[in-house]
Amino acid sequence: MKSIADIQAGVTKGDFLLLAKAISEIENKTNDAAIFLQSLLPQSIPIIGITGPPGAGKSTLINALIGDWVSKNKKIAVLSVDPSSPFHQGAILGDRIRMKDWYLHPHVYIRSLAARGHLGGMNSAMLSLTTLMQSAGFDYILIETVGVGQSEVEVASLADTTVVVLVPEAGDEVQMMKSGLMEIANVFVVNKCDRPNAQTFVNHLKQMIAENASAKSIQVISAIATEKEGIGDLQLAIETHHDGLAMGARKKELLLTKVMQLIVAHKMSLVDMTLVKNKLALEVEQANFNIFKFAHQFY
Ligand SMILES: Nc1nc2c(ncn2[C@@H]2O[C@H](COP(=O)(O)OP(=O)(O)O)[C@@H](O)[C@H]2O)c(=O)[nH]1
Ligand SMILES: [Mg+2]
Repeated sequence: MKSIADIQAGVTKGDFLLLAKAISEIENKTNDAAIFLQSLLPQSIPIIGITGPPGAGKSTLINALIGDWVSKNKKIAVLSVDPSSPFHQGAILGDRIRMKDWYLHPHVYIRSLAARGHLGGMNSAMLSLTTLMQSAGFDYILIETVGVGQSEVEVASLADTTVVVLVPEAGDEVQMMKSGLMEIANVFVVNKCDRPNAQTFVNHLKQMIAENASAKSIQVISAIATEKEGIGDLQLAIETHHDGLAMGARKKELLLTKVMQLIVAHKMSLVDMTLVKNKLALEVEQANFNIFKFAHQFY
C-alpha cells in the first residue's frame, strides 16, 4: 500500500488513483490498511454531515457549496450514502451529466457508499474513509445521507458538524425533530425559501430551538439552494461550529463514540454470522431454548 505522502501528491495533482486504491484496501479490511490507518496523524479538517429527507435539496446545497469552495481553490471530498443522490453511482444519466463538472474536477473527489450490508461495520468503514480523506489533502469532507432514521443518526456521529436540511412545509419533520433531530443537528438549513410561508416556518423553528434548553446553540439558516442563496451563511455557520468544537468537551464525546464504533465493528468481525444463523436454525426448536444462553456462547 502506498504511503499517505504518495496519496497526497496524487490528490494535489488532481489524480485520485492512489486514493481510490487506498479506499479499496480499507474497504477490504486488509492488514496493510489497518497498519496504514494506524500511521495517520490527527487532522482538524472539518467533516460535515448533510442529512434530511429526500428531495429537501441536500445535493443541490452540496453542489453550491462545492462551487463556492472550488472558486476559493479548496479541495473537497464528498462521500454519498444517499442512494437517490445524483452523486450516487446508481443515479440516472441526466443527474450524472448535471454533476459532471464536479465528477471531473481535479479539486473534487466524489465517492458513493452502500448503506446496507455493513452489519456493525458501516460506521467503522466510514470512519476509516473520512480519516483517510482528512489526511489526503482535502480541505472539507462532506457526507450526504438521506432521511432522519437511525442510520443517519449513526452517520451524524461521524461528522464534526451535522447540517439538517428541511423545507418550509416540513410538518412531519418537525414532529420527528421533537424525537431526536434536535439532538443531532448543529445547523438547520430551511431550504426552498422561495416557497410561500417559508419565513413562518423559519420563525417557528427558531422558537422551538429557543424553548429547548439543550438545543439553544443550533443555528438556523434560510436558503434557496438552486439560486445559491444562503450558501455564504451556511459556510459561516459550519466554520463557527467547527471552531467551537476544537475547544469544547463535545470533541472528546465524539471521539469516544468513534472509538466505541471501532471496538464494536472489530468484535463483530470476530463473529461468524453464518455459523450463528445455522446454529440458531438447529437450536431454536428445542424446548429449553434460551436466547441469552444461546448468544452467550459467541461472547
Ligand atoms: N424551488 C426550489 N427547488 C429546489 C431548491 N433546492 C433544490 N430544489 C429542487 O429540489 C429537488 C430535489 O433536490 P436534491 O438536491 O436532489 O434533493 P436531495 O434529495 O435532498 O438531495 C431538485 O429538483 C432541486 O432542483 C430550492 O431552494 N428551491
Ligand atoms: Mg441527494
